[in-house]
Amino acid sequence: MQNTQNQEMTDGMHIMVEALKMNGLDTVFGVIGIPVTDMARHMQEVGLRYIGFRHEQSAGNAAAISGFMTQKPGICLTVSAPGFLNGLTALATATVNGFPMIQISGSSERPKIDLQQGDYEGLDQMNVAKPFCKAAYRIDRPEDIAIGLARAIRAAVSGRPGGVYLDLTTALLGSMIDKASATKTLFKVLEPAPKSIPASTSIDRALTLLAAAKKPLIIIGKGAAYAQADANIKAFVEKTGIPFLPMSMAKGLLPDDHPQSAAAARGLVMKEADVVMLIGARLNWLLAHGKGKHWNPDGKLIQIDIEPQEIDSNRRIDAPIVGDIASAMDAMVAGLGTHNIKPQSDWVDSVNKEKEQNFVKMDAKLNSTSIPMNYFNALKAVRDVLDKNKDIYVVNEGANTLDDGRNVINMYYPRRRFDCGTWGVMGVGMGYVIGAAITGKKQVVAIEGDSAFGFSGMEVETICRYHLPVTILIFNNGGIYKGSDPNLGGGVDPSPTTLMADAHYEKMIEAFGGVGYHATTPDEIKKYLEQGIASKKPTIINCVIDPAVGTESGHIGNLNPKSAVKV
Ligand code: OXT
Ligand code: ADP
Ligand code: MG
Repeated sequence: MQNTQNQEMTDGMHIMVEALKMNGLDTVFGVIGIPVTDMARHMQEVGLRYIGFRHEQSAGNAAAISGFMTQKPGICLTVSAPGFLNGLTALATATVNGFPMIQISGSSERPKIDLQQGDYEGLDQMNVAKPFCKAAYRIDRPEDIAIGLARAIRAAVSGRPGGVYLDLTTALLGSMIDKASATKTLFKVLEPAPKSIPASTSIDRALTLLAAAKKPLIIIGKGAAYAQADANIKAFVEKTGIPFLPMSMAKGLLPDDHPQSAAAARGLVMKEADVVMLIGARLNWLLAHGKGKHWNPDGKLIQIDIEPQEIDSNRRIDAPIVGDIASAMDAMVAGLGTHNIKPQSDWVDSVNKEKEQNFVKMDAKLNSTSIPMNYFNALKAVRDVLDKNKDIYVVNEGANTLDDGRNVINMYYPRRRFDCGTWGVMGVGMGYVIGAAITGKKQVVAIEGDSAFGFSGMEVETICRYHLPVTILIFNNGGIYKGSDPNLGGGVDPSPTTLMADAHYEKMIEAFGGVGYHATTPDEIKKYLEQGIASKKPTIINCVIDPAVGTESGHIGNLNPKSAVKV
């Protein structure tokens, strides 16, 4: 199209697509509708990958996990008001997890929204988004699109990564500008996540503290996994000989069968360590806030984090190292030449002894012959297959399915395990599965509680539509935590925790051309999982678990307030 001066014209949605492309943001996860439908079409037209979902929350979760895997912001596209709000949970979750993503949403007519005149899907989206994300911007003029995207990229990946909201009004998407002027505005953002090099004094202080430690411990969190400083973290752990404890999504950064892993001696190492070095892990609820009966009150703490305000957030940090983990670990490894760090041998011995005892207890559970299956004999079957398919993505959500799954399933490579994260969110499952399969171009196995799966189960159609190599195991114990609870009122309604134990989830995927299996024994799980992985076909295995075996809230029952008064 040309204007009256014979200039070739373009519009807001085309410029946005060009800006994404120029910045290497080549995959977009979303749900289309007014006013962004044509923008998604243009994405495909210029060679971007557009992955269409059934619900924006899953699209947002896919974008978030893609951001975690690649250090590039994952992009989620949503329509106005309800679509935007559906995506917002994922944006907030990404922000809490520290995953970089940008939710780009169309929005309705500003003048009508501002005067609250009842526009179609009218909502003041940018201001709604603000408290739930790291930054929120609205672009009103086509000449500002490249700058707007640059601000969003920088906010998402610099410092502590997080979610960014980018509002594109209907007027902007359709507004015309001559193509030559528009092209001049486009640019590629340079160094969006610049190095943040920690002070050498902070490195020296930390190394000195570690050198004086008798019972040191290293806790590795998902910030460390995100930082992709794998080689230096491994070198530091192995050169010092310090036991390490991986947080859930840091599993595999060093392999779970590493002799220095203290995962199976978690209680002991947290309680007894005299110096703990945190690498990209917050002292939040997942670490009992660094205090109380789980921790040594006299222990000293070192914390490596890019976010200065994280330091001293829950407990005094004796040696803060503020900087990016890659730079910090470079300096820490270099500093080993001048600091003699070595845990006392009786500390290592006591950690190993505790591990051995816990392995024996675990083996007894794993070798259970109970039918219907319990979590452990079912998980052992999964573990045995995954141990032969080490370079695979694992998505895990639920309560018992999550907590027992985390302990039983070994990870061998970094950034392969994706789960409920910092907020313990149900419903990340299928979004993470799709995001991982599309971004990592590898097979994905999901280990899902029956409740957890239900939050995003309709994305099975998306998985089949894109022919993704995904096997979903549904641990069907007929309930949230348990399927055997009674209705305390004695009525005919199921109890609040009850779901359908006799549900055949495997039939869902058959409706879309995938493969469904029903497994009642560990041997069947093994056989069907092997077939699912070998076939690379979208597969669901409905695993029948005894409804009576789950523990309320899994391993975090202590957080569940119990009614003191009996009904
Ligand atoms: O050392 P000690 O002696 O202490 O022993 C420890 C380890 O050393 C040892 N261990 C081992 N031994 C031997 N071998 C090995 N390999 C080994 N590994 C470890 O074992 C113990 C325990 O170790 P662990 O697990 O490391 O330690 P611990 O103490 O558990 O760690 C503490 C935590 C806090 C770090 C850990 O527990 C953790 O990461 N927890 C995460 C918990 C979480 O996020 N849960 C999800 C939320 S629960 C709840 O909220 C749910 N909802 C509500 C809801 C949510 N969440 N979201 C939304 C949007 N709506 C509603 C719902 C609806 S869960 C849920 C659904 C549940 O039903 P499902 O059907 O889906 O699932 P099922 O429960 O299966 O039915
Ligand atoms: P986990 O749940 O595994 O314990 P958290 O999400 O609590 O991990 O903590 C991750 C921490 O890592 C956050 O405080 C975040 O600021 C930090 N972080 C993320 N990326 C980097 C990085 N590249 N360099 C330094 N710190 C980082
Ligand atoms: Mg369940």
